[in-house]
Amino acid sequence: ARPADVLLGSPRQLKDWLPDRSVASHKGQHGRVLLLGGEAGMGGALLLAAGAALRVGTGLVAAMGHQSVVAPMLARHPEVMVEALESEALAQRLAWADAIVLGPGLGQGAVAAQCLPQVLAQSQPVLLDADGLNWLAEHPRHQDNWVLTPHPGEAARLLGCSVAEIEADRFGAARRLQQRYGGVVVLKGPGTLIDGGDGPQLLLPVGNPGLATGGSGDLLSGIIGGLLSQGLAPMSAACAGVLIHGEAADDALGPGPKGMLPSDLLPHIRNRVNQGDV
Ligand code: NPW
Ligand code: AMP
Ligand code: MG
Repeated sequence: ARPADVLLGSPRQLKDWLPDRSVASHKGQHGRVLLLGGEAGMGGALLLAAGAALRVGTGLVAAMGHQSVVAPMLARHPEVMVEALESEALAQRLAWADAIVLGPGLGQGAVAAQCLPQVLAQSQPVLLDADGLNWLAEHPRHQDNWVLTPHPGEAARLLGCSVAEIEADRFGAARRLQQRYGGVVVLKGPGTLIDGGDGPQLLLPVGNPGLATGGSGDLLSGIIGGLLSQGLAPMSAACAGVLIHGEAADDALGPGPKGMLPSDLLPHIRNRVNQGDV
């Protein structure tokens, strides 16, 4: 049952959140997002996040990951400025970015441990997902400038409980995550819940089981990160991002959920962002 103070979100609200694009606009006015992740073996997560950030209308997308990710990224998305994730280059890119996505395929090794404190010292909005959340579970802190996007497994790590306990009370879990870590919490799963601390929680019943394929969450990170860089407030970016992701998944459903790929969503993300008033 949905508690009385939980609001139900609707795709009709998308147009209220998404920025307009004037005829005289240029790329510098549509956000600069920096994506960090893609350690060896998980480069695909960074590629998917980058594709989603581009398709959501971000003006400039930069990505840093393992050296082995650079060539595939350029082959797939030549629009992305990509380089190896190293401390000195990172400092320059951090100063450039309007928003940062930290986590897709980042791994839990030395690279993650080195760059996380450097990134979290920034004042720009940060989207923390995947291995960024795993790091946070080990180094708990409270910040207001981030959006956290745990799936139930990550939420259980962050709260030190079981996945069953998260799923038994998703509303309570989202609230506890927000109270413990701050920012905007997006508790993923069928019926994604968003909690920004003040005001009611928002329940977004969008998407379908075609999203139950590795890489779906990495797409969501790129979408929300791109929206943050375009100037949306964290709560608006989270809500609009979940709606775009879920609606694009429905658009991509075709013959059914089996075999639907996260990359199938990319053209539909573009459609949804341009419709705005779905
Ligand atoms: P299970 O499977 O039921 O026993 P992890 P991850 C549990 C990158 N990726 N949804 C689940 O329980 C990510 O970006 C790279 C999901 C299991 O114990 C990360 O950096 C890809 N999980 C890294 O891999 C594509 C649920 O949580 C654990 C759950 C690890 O991320 C794949 C799984 O979480 C991936 O995105 C639920 N509803 N409920 C690429 N192509 O490069 C329970 N769990 O261990 O954090 O693993 O999510 O795959
Ligand atoms: P991740 O586990 O990080 O790859 O994230 C999975 C993404 O797909 C999240 O946005 C989930 O909300 C979404 N998702 C996964 N399974 C379903 C489902 N059965 N119905 C709706 N959305 C889902
Ligand atoms: Mg994930």
